[in-house]
Amino acid sequence: MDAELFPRGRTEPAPGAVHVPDWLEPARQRQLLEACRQWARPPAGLRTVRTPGGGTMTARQVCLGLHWYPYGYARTVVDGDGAPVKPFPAWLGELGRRAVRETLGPAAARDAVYDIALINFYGADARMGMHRDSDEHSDAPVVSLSLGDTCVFRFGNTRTRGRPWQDIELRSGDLFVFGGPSRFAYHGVPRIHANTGPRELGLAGRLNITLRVSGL
Ligand SMILES: O=C(O)CCC(=O)C(=O)O
Repeated sequence: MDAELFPRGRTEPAPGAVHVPDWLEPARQRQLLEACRQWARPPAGLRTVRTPGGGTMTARQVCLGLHWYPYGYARTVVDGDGAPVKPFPAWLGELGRRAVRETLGPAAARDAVYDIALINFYGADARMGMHRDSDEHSDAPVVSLSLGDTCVFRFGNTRTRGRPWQDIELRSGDLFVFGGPSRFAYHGVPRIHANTGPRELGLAGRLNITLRVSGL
């Protein structure tokens, strides 16, 4: 990539929310992408999520550890092929704990025993509306890892879906952690910038992996 006029540094958009650009080195991104490709295969593979109002989410999703459906968790793909959800690997949990240690510190990482991943795939026109991650029974930080195309990640407040919010560019390899007073902040993805991912990664579109503690 061309040298940036203003190199991106670590920022804290709100208390408990930390953005670390380029946290995943290219080899780690390739490893994660390969793992996502395996997880996306059936059974219990990548699926279109239907909302109770009769709509569909434009980002397609696969889960590990526990299966998320609107609005709860199950051990099988209750709104899809019915297969048992794929296991959550220990190495992914360790990656999540390290992310928390390096952003929010060792105390925050102590109870962060990750057991769920939600992996969202965004094509060029996919979006995600403002929502809170509130189906978990835990206030452990959410860890978000991005691969492929750059997106606009909208990080709001804990009270309403509306303003104030901040629009943050998440690129391939970026880490975003939100815990503490920001754990239940509304957030969403209003835009994908198509064809902006690193060419050498070989991913058309964007993948986001969020790690969560179920508390269930
Ligand atoms: O794709 C992203 O960066 C956000 C994903 C998200 O908000 C979610 O999985 O709940």
